[in-house]
Amino acid sequence: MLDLINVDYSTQIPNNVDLASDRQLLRALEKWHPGYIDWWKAMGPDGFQEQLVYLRTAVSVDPKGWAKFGYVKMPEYRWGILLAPQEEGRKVNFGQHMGEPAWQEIPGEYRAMLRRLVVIQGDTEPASVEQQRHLGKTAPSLYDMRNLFQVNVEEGRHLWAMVYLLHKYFGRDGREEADELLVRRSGDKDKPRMLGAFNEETPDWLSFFMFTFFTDRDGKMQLESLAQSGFDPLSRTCRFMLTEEAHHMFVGETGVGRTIQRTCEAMKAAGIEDPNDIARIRALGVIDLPTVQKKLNVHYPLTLDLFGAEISTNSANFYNAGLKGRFQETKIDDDHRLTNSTYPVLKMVDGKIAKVDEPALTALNMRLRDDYTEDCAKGVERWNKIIEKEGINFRLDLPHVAFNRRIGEFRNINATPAGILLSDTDWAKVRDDYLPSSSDGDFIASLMKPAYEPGQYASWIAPPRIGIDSKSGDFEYVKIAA
Ligand code: BYC
Ligand code: FE
Ligand code: FE
Repeated sequence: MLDLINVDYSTQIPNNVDLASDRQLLRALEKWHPGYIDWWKAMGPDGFQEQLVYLRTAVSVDPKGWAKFGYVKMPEYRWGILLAPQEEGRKVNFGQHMGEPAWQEIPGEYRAMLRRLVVIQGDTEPASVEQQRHLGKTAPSLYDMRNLFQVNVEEGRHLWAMVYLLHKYFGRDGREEADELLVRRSGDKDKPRMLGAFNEETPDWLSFFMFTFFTDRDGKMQLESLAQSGFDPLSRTCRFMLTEEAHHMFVGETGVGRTIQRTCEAMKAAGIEDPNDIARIRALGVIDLPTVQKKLNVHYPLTLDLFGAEISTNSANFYNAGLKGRFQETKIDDDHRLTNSTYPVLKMVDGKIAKVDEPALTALNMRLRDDYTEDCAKGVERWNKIIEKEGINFRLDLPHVAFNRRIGEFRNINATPAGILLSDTDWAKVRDDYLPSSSDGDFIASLMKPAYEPGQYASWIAPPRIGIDSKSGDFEYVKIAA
């Protein structure tokens, strides 16, 4: 029976796209599969591949009950291909083809553009697994270790999602691109991953939490834009990926939140009021709030870079073609063609940062980035609520968008988090006030000691308020003694 809501587990590759009736595609994917497993074993989590991990697996795309929890060894995880159900009568909702029925096959003229989008999206997924592969060894609890591995297997599934599109719709080129996705490596000098942030290190758990808060949130924004696509299979793929993405951002937000919580509690217990009394706070085995701010100052700008240049003809072309829309495109009340509208963009004008109206079409990266910033700011306020509730006088803030940038208008300038421009010499003097110094890094590294007993948590992080799948915080989320 063909059932496009529940997932078919009878084939080697679980799916709800009726792979069983497309033998050629099934064979191509089965051929790709061993290379994927080899990649996972070599570049996925370092250690813990034989341990039982309490993971969720997608068994349906029904939003009300799509996941099943159970113990599984990671290499045996059932990575599947899941698309949200096809919407009857869906149309292209923006750009020059607006109003046409959504495409079930790729329009020939857009093949190259679409392939590029799918490949870039696909490249980020394994990159993040590679970046996080060392973290299991310093997990602050079994709960956190399980969350790390959940995120990792789902990023692996996101790779599968893009590889499915490449194999099904892009013929031989697609198969070659799918192979290349297993060849590039995060941070590799000769064959790096495609986008900047995905070649950076994730040296410690605070970085991991910042990454899943900030960078997985770029994932959310980009997937939301691709979910608007007139190419229906891409839209449906991204819609289901977004269901999983919510958990990744939850891991980041609560991870940073629990870190802050623990710091505030320890400060209060020791009678320390001044958040800048760093030596005394660190002696308590917790991460001082100014250092949390410095970590935020690394991950937010790195992620802003992922939106591309503020002014981009690529983004205009993607939109005109109906391939990549705006955040919540169908909820926006305008012509959805943007041929005559403008959008305010921050630029360097005569050596100063100024707001300039630009054609809305070429400013789409900037617009998405603004939507992203708004979403981040809400999360940062939730962190501030925790600090406020503990009665500590400190606020976390998003730095100015000109701060610490490598892509776009501000890549060649130095700005403080408040957006004040500095010369190279002045910047060098204050750099360590705003970004982690090597001694900050050493201090954080010194706290990264594993806590592997059920219910045990490292000194620097508070236990979660509730566990995963209604389990308690001392549930055995990973069976370490296999
Ligand atoms: N690093 O015209 P521009 C996720 C390149 S995260 C290096 O401004 P465009 C996840 C650019 O490629 C979401 N290079 O670019 C999160 C272009 O190259 P060409 C990933 C960069 O195309 C956590 C040139 O510079 N998905 O899912 O408008 C864990 C000119 O730039 C960077 C997507 O990104 C950079 N940061 O915008 C796991 C969606 N930025 O053409 C997963 C698909 C730009 O000169 N991608 N360049 O060779 C896109 O929509 C666009 O490619 C971008 C760039 C938004 C990334
Ligand atoms: Fe992903
Ligand atoms: Fe993610």
